[in-house]
Amino acid sequence: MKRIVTIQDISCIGKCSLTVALPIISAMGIETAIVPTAILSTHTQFQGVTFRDLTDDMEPIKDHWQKEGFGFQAIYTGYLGSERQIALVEDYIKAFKNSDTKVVIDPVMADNGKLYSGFDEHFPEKMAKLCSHADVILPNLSEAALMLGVEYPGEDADPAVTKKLLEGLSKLGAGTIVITGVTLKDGSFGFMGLDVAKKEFFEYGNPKIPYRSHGTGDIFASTFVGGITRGLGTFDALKLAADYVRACIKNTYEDPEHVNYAVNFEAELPWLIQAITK
Ligand code: PXL
Repeated sequence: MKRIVTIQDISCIGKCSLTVALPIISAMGIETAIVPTAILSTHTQFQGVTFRDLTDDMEPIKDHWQKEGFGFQAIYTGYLGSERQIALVEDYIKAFKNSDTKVVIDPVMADNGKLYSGFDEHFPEKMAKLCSHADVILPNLSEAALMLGVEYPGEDADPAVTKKLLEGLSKLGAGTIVITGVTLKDGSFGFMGLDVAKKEFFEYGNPKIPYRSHGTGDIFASTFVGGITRGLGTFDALKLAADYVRACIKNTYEDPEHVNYAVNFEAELPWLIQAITK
């Protein structure tokens, strides 16, 4: 069985980071090793969040795994709580990346043009440096603008502006740049990307649903990692991720009892499993 490792926090309530990556990637038939970087009572949309830092455990976990000889088809990082954690992730990449390992970095740190609470203004620069090690990076528009130090273009950024952001991010050193949660020329909602070596732009969108929620970026990234690990090409794995996120948003939008902090990703896991097995 293929095995990946994902490095991010556990938000005990919030349906984001490890509490979506673990069920989604496991459901896709892939062993999902985790490095929990912190335990929070909820994600940081809520007030009064508790935060237990687990940074000190990251190096001993890595050292033990190296002694045991574990390997990974992908290393996938999401929310990282500090600059020190970014440096430790670089150590994981050095320790475990070989020619079959894909490094996927979702530079989780912002939404709606604002850094999540707890991050300082220098964090985007450090995250941009980490992105140089990645095969694929998956920022949203806020994260793309922050890593480039340019003004946030708004959630409905013109596709020509998104293209400029892709060109700017291509200098970070990652192989493929994908900006998620963007509006395309025809008004659909999806992603725009750039294969840096081939200088090829690509995009994909679905009809927009007027509903936004926390956690959808993590669901997208997790599904993408599952897809490429199963052998899908980059574009097909991105498309699968966009279609699954859309199914999750639609399910939530149509559910009168939906929570206001996350989407109903659980209800659409059967859709995902069917999509990868047909
Ligand atoms: O979904 C991204 C995310 C992950 N982890 C934590 C968060 C957020 C977004 O707010 O707060 C702790």
